[in-house]
Amino acid sequence: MTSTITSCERLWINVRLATFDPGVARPYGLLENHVLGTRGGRIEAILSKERADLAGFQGEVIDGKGALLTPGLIDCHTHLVYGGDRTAEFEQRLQGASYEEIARGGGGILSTVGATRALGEEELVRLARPRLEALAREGATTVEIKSGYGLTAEDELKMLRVARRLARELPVRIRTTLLAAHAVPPEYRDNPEGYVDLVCRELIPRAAAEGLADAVDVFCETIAFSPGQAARMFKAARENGLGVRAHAEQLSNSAGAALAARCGAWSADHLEYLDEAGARALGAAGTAAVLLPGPFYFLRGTRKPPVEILRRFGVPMALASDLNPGSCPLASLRLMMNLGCTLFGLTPEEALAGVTRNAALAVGLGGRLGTLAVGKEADLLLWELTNPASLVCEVGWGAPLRRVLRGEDANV
Ligand code: DI6
Ligand code: FE
Repeated sequence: MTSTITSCERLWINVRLATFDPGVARPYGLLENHVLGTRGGRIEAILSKERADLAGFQGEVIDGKGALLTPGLIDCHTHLVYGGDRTAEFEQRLQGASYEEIARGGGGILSTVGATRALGEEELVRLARPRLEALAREGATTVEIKSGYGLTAEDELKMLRVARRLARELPVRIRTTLLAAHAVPPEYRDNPEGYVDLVCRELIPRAAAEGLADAVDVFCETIAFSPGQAARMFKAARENGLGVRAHAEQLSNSAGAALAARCGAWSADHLEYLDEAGARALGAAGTAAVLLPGPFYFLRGTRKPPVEILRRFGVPMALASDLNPGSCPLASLRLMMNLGCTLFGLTPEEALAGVTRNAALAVGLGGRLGTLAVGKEADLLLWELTNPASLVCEVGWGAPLRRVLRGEDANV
């Protein structure tokens, strides 16, 4: 035991650990009065105070004074790179217009596509920065960013390059997802199959070869892409070594989640219309269900995802912001956890597991992030609070005392 301590570079002492490690059979995986050691950006040791012999330790010692240490939070589903502004749509909806009507009238996703195509990388980075900073200041250490407002090869790759640049400019891990299949672009209105060909033959291979995407996502829906089209794009993703994700069962049930699960997807997201067969498929494949209470709240949705069925089939449930200009311009994972409990009936422990352990699965990093365990990456947050549920209950204040990325302090 002493030898693991000696090999640490940095020790956090007098901390309470909310590990979210399923091997720790207590709520939140709580370990009272522990010592956590890191080395080279990884967690090297976790020991109870009694078993940690600090005598002769040469490295840095941080006294947590009883504060709570948690894994960094993960926002596993965002569309935070975009141009333009859709506040007027919010005003129109408050006057009675629906999201679908606004989209048919020229607003919606395609209006953001126009505004995003018009901007260069520099300007898109400048606009996305404050959105990402807001998530990071609250405790997000990993954020997934999707393309999907370009819908041409050059504009989709431009969005992914912007996401990669944000990762270099701010202390946040960024996972990127090619969502070229977010909507059928106007140029292909009469030839959606032609667009799917372009995505499979050009976009996915280029995004993979240029190291711009970690995964491919498809909006599988009657108003977007069919299961058959999604299957082709998932196959291309796998052939190019990329992860698979799906926007599925958001507005209707087209069995997109079961298809994604069969394709080995990291996650299926939204899922308001998921049925038992879909949940069974997700559970069997170990695919995460990403629930998005933000757009449900913001668009005043009425159909909730079947949380009870997801529990029954042991599906790992994640929670994310879906941060985007149209259906959820709300940059707060704390708010999403709060809404996940008040609107979808999650427990605070499920909500927190949803932005740590299960969110790590949704971004394909389950083995590296999301819990406090030896060997995991040292993305850590220190909080001045007693009950971990305060992170879910309280919103808008109480930033982490310390924010650590890859073992190093990383303030935003
Ligand atoms: N579902 C959503 O909620 C977002 N994209 C998607 O496929 C909405 C994006 C937008 O309205 O701009
Ligand atoms: Fe989304």
